[in-house]
Amino acid sequence: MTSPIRTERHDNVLVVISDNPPVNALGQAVRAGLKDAIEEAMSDDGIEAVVIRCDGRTFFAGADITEFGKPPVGPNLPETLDTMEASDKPVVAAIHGTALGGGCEVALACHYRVAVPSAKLGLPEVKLGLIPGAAGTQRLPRLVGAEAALPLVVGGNPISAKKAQGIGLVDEIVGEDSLEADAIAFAKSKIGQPVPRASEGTANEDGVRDPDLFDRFRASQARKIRGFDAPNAAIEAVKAAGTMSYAEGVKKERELFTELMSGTQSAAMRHYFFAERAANKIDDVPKDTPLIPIEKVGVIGAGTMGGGISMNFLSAGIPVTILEMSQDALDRGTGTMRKNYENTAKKGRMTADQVEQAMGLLTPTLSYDDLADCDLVIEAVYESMDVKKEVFGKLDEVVKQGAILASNTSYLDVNEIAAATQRPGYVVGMHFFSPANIMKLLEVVRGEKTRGDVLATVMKLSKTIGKVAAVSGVCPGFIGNRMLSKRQGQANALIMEGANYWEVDEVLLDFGFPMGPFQMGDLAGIDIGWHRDPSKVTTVREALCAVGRFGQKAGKGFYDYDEARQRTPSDEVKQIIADFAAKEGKEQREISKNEIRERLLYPMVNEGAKILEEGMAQRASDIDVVWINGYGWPLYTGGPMFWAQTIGLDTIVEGLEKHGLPVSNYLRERAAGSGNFD
Ligand code: T1G
Repeated sequence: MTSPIRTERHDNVLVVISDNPPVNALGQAVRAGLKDAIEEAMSDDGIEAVVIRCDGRTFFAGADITEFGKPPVGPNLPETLDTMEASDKPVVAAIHGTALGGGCEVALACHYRVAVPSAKLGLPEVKLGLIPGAAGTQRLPRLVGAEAALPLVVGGNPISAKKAQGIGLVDEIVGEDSLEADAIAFAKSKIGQPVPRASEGTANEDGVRDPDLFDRFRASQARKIRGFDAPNAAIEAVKAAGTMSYAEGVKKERELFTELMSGTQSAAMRHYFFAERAANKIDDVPKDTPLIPIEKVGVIGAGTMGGGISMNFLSAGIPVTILEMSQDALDRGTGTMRKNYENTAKKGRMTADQVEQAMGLLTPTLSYDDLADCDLVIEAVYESMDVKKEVFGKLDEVVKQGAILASNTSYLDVNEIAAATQRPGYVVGMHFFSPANIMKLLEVVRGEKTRGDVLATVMKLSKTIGKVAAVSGVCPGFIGNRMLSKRQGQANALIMEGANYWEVDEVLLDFGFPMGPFQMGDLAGIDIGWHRDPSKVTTVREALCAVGRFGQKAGKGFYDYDEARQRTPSDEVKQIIADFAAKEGKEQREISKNEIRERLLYPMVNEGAKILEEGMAQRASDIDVVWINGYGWPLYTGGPMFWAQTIGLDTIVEGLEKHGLPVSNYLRERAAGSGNFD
C-alpha cells in the first residue's frame, strides 16, 4: 500500500506532503511516512531545509481517534517529532485548514510555522477527555507563555492564524493561494541560521513568576469544567512546563495523558465525538441524495421560538421572511431579535456590522403571500393541532411547489399535520429548543411520508446553522421530551412519597446536570398555566401558587430566594407537600439519594430502549446526542445510553425491578445478551 506521505525536492528544500483524507489524521501510516521523510531529509546533505504540508482540506487535524483504545502501533509521534526538532536544518510547518491536536504538536515541533489567513490552530484534546500527548503541553507554553497557552490547552477551542501569530505560535501569515511557494521561500530564508526550538523556549517563565496564574485560570473556568477530569490535568501539565525540565515535563504529560486515556470520561467523550457525526447520517437515505437549495426561509410566528429560529438562519447569512398576525407582535418580535444581537455584540462575540448584516436579511410581513417563494417555511405558532393544521393548509395554498414545510412542534403528530396538505412528502418536524438561537439540538421529526431529499436537506442545513441534529420518528415527545416525562414523573412521585425536593435537585446537579427540575420550575415560573384560583388545589404546584410561591420572580417558589437569587430550601414548602400528600392519602418516608438517582435516571434509559425498539431513533448514540445537546446530560458520561452501558444494563434492570418500575423487553433482552444497545 502506498504511503500517505510523499516528498518532493524544490532545489535544496525537501517538501514533505501528507495525503490522508479526510483530515490527514496522524494514523500509523502517516507517522511511519513522516519518520522516513524526516530521516531522508536529515541524511541528505543536498537538503538544507524542510517544509511539511498536507494535501486536501487541512493540515494534520490530530491523532487518528479511531486508533484509540487499541494496542499502540509504532512509530510513536513524540519520538518522531523529537528527532525532527533536534535537526539543525530549519523545518517549517505550512498550515492551512485546522492544525489540531497532534497536528498542532507537529507544527510546534517544527522550528517555524507559516499559515494562510483562514487557518486555525488548536489543542482540542480536552474535548475528548484527554490532554495533548505529543509534548504539546510542554512546547506550547515555552513558545507562547503559560498565560497564552492555558486557554488553548484547557479550553480546547482553536484560534485563528492571526491570533496565533499574535501570541507567537505562527511566525508568518502567507498567501491564501500560495502556501507551498511562500513556505519554501520562508524556509530558504532561514538556512544557515541557528534554529529556534520550542522545547528550549523560556516564554513559560510568566507562569513561574506568577504561580497564582493557574489557580486564577482554574477559578475562571470553574462552571465550564465542573465534573470534567481533563481540564485540571491540562492545567497541571502547563504548570509542569514551568516547574520541571522539558524531559520531566514530557514525562508528567505522558502520565496524565495515560491516566485520562484509560478513564471512563475519555471513552465517553470519544464515543460522543463519533455519535455526533453519526447522528447526521440517515441510514436509508443515500449520502449522494440531491439536496433542495435553501436560499430563502420563511418563519411563522415572531415570538420567543420564531425569533430564535429566525436568528439561526440570519446569522448563517440566509434571508428570512418572518410572518406575524399583527404589526405590534411583529415589531415586538423583530425588536427582541435586534436586542439579542446587540447583547451578543456587547459581549464582543459579534461586530455592529454583523448585527446590521443579520438584521438586514430579515423581512417582516403580515401577509402569507410574501412566503410564496420561500424554499423552506418553519411554523412556530401555538401548540394546538387545529392551529397547526390551519397554518399548513394556508402554506400548502401559498408556498411554491417543492418547498419544505416544517413544524417546530415539540410533541404533536407530524403525520397528522402533513395530512393537512397536498404535499406530505415535503412536511417534516424541526423541533428547536429554547432559546432556539442558543441551544444546539435540533430534533428532525421524520413523518411517514417525508421524502429522502427533504430529510437530507434539513440534516445538511442543520450543520449550516450550527445545530446538532438527530432524527426522531413520530411519537409523543419524540426522543428528548418523551424521556424527560419519565424523569419528571418520578421527581413528582418522589416528593409525594417523602423525598426532599432539594435532594432531587442535588442528585441531578451532582450527576452533572446544570439544574434540577424544581430549580427549573422556579426559574421558569411555577404559575405558568395556573388557573389563578387559590381555592382549587389539585397539584403541588397549585398548592404553592395558592400561597404566592410563583418562583424566583416572586422571591419564593419551591425555594426561598435572597436578593442575589441564592436559593434556600423552605420548611413551609416541605410541609405544603406533606399536607398535600396526606390529603392524597400518600404515606411519606425517608428516601435516600441513591434511590432518588436510580428512580430519576433508570426509567429514562428504559424509555430510550423502547424508543429504539419502536424505531423512533436510528441508533442508541442518537439518543445520547439528543440528551447532551438538548438537556445538559453531562458530556463526560457519554449520554444516557452510553452511561447505562458503562454502569451495566443489568444494573439498570435490577434497579428498576427493585423500585417496582417497568422494564421493557428490549432492555431486558439487551441486558441479558450483549450488554449494549449497538
Ligand atoms: N481521527 C479520525 N477521524 C477523524 C478525525 C480524527 N482526528 N477528525 C475527523 N475525523 C473524521 C470524522 O469522524 C468524519 O468521518 C470525517 O473525518 C470528517 O470529519 C496526539 C492525542 C477536523 C474540524 O480532536 O474537530 O491529536 O463521518 O465531519 O466538520 O496529542 O473533524 O466522514 O466517516 O468532523 O469538516 C485531536 C477532531 C485528536 C480533531 C473537521 N484532534 N476533528 O470538521 O468534518 S487527539 C481532534 C475535528 C490528538 C495528540 C492527541 C473535525 C475537523 P466520517 P467532520 P468537519
